[in-house]
Amino acid sequence: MTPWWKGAVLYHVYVRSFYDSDGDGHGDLPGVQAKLDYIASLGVDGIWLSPIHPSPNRDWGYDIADFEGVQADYGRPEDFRRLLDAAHRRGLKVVLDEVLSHTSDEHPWFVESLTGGPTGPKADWYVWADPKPDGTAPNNWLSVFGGPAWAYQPKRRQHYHHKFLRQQPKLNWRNPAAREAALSVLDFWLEKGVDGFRLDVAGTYLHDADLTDNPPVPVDERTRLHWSHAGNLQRHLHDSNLPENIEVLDAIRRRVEAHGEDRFVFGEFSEEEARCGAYCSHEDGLHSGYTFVMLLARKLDPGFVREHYRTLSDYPLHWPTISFSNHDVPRTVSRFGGGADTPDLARMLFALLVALKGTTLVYQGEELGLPQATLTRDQLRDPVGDLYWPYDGGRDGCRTPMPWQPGETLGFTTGTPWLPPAAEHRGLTVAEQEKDPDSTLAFARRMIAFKKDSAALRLGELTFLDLAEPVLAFVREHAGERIACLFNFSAEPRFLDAPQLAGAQLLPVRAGDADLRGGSIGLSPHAAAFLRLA
Ligand code: ISL
Repeated sequence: MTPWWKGAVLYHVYVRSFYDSDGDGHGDLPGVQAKLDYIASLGVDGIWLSPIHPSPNRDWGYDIADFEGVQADYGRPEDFRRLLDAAHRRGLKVVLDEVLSHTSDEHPWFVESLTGGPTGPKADWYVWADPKPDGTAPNNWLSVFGGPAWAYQPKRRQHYHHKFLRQQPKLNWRNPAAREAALSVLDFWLEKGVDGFRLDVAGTYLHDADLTDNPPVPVDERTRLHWSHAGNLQRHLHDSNLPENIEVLDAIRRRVEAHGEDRFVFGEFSEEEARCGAYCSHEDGLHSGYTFVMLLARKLDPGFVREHYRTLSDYPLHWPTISFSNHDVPRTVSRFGGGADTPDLARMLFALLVALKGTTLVYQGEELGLPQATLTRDQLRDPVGDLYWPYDGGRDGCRTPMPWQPGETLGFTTGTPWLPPAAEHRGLTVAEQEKDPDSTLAFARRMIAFKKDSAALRLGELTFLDLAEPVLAFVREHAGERIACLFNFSAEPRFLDAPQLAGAQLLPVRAGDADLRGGSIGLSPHAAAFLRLA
C-alpha cells in the first residue's frame, strides 16, 4: 500500500505567528486548534508544527530546554493532546519539528555536562574540546550564524561546539548515552500519537571526531552560498554532512517505524542535494528530505529546476519533499521579484510547488500569496536578525502574523502582536480571499484538490518536456494517467510550438490563461496550465 505521506501536502504552522487564542500577542496551540477547520478546508493531509517544547527562545524554539514538555507560552500538555485529537478527528496528520542536533544551553543535560566537569556522567554528552596551546579555539569551525563555532567555559577550561548560537550547544551523537536519550524523545511523542517528525538540520548529527579544520569556500561559490553573507566563508565538510551521518538517520527511521509503518520522518538538509539524496535513497533510509536549494532560489529559471531534479534523480529511491518557503527565507513571491500586486506569479509558484514530484510543504500564508513583510531594524525579534541585516530584512519578514481579517492586527490577536502585522498583507487576508472565487486562496484549494484527485500528480514519475524557455514543462505519469504541467516563468505572454501536446485536453485547473491550438500553445504571463495527455 502507498504510504499516506507519498504525494501528501503538509501545512507548516509557525505556531508563534499563526493565531493567538488568549490575547497575549503570540500564537499558541489552542489558536492552532481554533483554525483547524481552515487548515482542513485547504484539503491538506496534515500539519507540521514548528517546535512546541519549552525553550528560552534564543532561537524561538529551536533551542529546546525540555524535549518532553510543551512551551508554557503555547499552552499545557493537555492543549497539545486536544489539538492532536482534534486534528485526527478531521483526518489531519500531525508532524512535530524535533531539533535533536543541539539543545538549549539551559537544558539540564547541558547544565550537568558543564557543572559535572570532564569526568562527570554527562561529561561527553556535548562536543567539548581543549583549547589549542595558545588558548584559541580547538579548530577553525565557524557558526552558521557567524563567528567561531566554539565557546569557552572557564568551569571546564574547555570549549564546547555550537553550530548555531552559543546558546545552542551541539549534542554529541557519538556518545551512546546521549544518542539514546535523543532517540527516546521520538518514542515519547510517538507514544502520544504524533504521526511523524521534521528533523531540524538533519545533516549535522555527527561531527568529525578528529575535529579536522574546514576548508574555505572557493571564491566563485561565495555568492551562491546563503550563509556566506554572515561571514561564514567555509565549507561545512567536517562539522556536518558526513557520510556516516547516514547511519544515525537509518537508526532514526528504525526507531520511528517501530511505532508503526504509517509514521513519517523527513529531514531538513543544507544545500547539498547529493548528500540529501544519499541519506534518503535506500530502503532503510530516511523516508524523505529536502535541501535549501529551492528555498534559496531567486530566479525563475527552468534550467535551474531541471538541474535540481536531475541531481535528485541520481538517487531513484529518494522520495523528495518540496519546499519553496519557510520561517527562515524570504517569502516566495518576493524572492522571485513580485509583491502584493502579483497574484499571477503567486499562483504559478503555488501550482509549481504542488505539481512537482514529492511531498509538498506549504508554509502558512503561501496559500494567500503573501509577499515578504518589510520591517524596520528595531522591529526585529530574530536573534540573528541583526547579523543578517539588511539582507532581506532578516528572517522576521516571513514570520509576521498570519493575516486573518481586516483590522489593526489582521485578526491575529486582541493584544499587542509580538511581531507587527505586515502592511503588505492588508487586502490579502483569509476573510477577504474567502469571498473571492478568483483569489489566490481559492486557486490554492483547487490546486491541492487536483493533486488529491490525480494519482499522476501525487505519485507519478516526472519527465521534463522540451519546450522553449522560459516555459518550464514536465509530464507526471502514473498507471496510464499522464498530465503535462506547463509554467510560464515570464511576465510576458508566450506562444510556443508544442507538437507533443497536440490532441491533449486542457484541464480546468489553471492559473492565468492558456490556449491550445493543434500543435501550439499560448500562455498568459505567469500562467500555469495542465493538460491530460492521451
Ligand atoms: O536560517 C538560515 C539562514 O537564514 C539557515 O542557515 C538555517 O539556520 C539553517 O538552514 C537551519 O535551519 C533550522 O535550524 C536553525 C534554526 O534557526 C532555523 O529556524 C531552522 O529552520 C537552528 O536550529
